[in-house]
Order: sequence, then C-alpha cells, then structure tokens
Amino acid sequence: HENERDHGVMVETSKPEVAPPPLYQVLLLNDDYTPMDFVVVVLQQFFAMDIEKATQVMLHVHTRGRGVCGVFTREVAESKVAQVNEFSRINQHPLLCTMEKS
Ligand code: NFA
Repeated sequence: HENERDHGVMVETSKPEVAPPPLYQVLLLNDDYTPMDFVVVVLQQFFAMDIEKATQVMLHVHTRGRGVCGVFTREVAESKVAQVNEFSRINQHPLLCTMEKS
C-alpha cells in the first residue's frame, strides 16, 4: 500500500523531442498595374505591418520584383496566400501572392 500513491498526473516528459514544422515564406510579386497604396493596405491588413514597414516592403517588391511578407507554417502560409489573392481579385488588381519553403 505504501507504493500505490501514484495519481497519474504526468508533470514533465523528456526526449525524444518533436521536430519543428517546416516553414514557408509568403511572397508578393511585383506587377505594373496594382496601385502602391493597395499593396500597403494588403501588408497592413494581412501581415499586421504598420504603415512604415508596409511601405518599406512594398517598395522592396516594386524595385526588386518580389519580397517576403512573412514566414509561417504551411497551413497558415496557404491561408495567407488564398486570402490575399482573393482580396486582390475582388478589387480587380493583378497582385500575386505565393509561397515557398523557407
Ligand atoms: N509596381 C506597382 C506600381 O508601380 C506597385 C506594386 C508594388 C505592385 C508591389 C505590386 C507589388 N503601381
């Protein structure tokens, strides 16, 4: 009876540790038609950037052709890409959002 006091609450476990999930960069691609102000709104609304960071990233995409908006797990990255592309289509802009393994 001295040895029957285990209440079964596991306080801590040890190895093997779980692997971290693969990460994906979400990118915006430049085009000749999407207004700069619209790209800034996308970066603020979908990637939680303030206006200064959003403007900086927009200008990077504009001058370099593409740029990273954020790095996420696959499901979150897929959701960002789908939401941004739908928002661009609804507003009749050709802006493209894509993702690649980081
Ligand atoms: N190149 C677009 C313009 O001159 C602006 C833009 C920036 C578009 C970043 C797409 C991405 N209006």
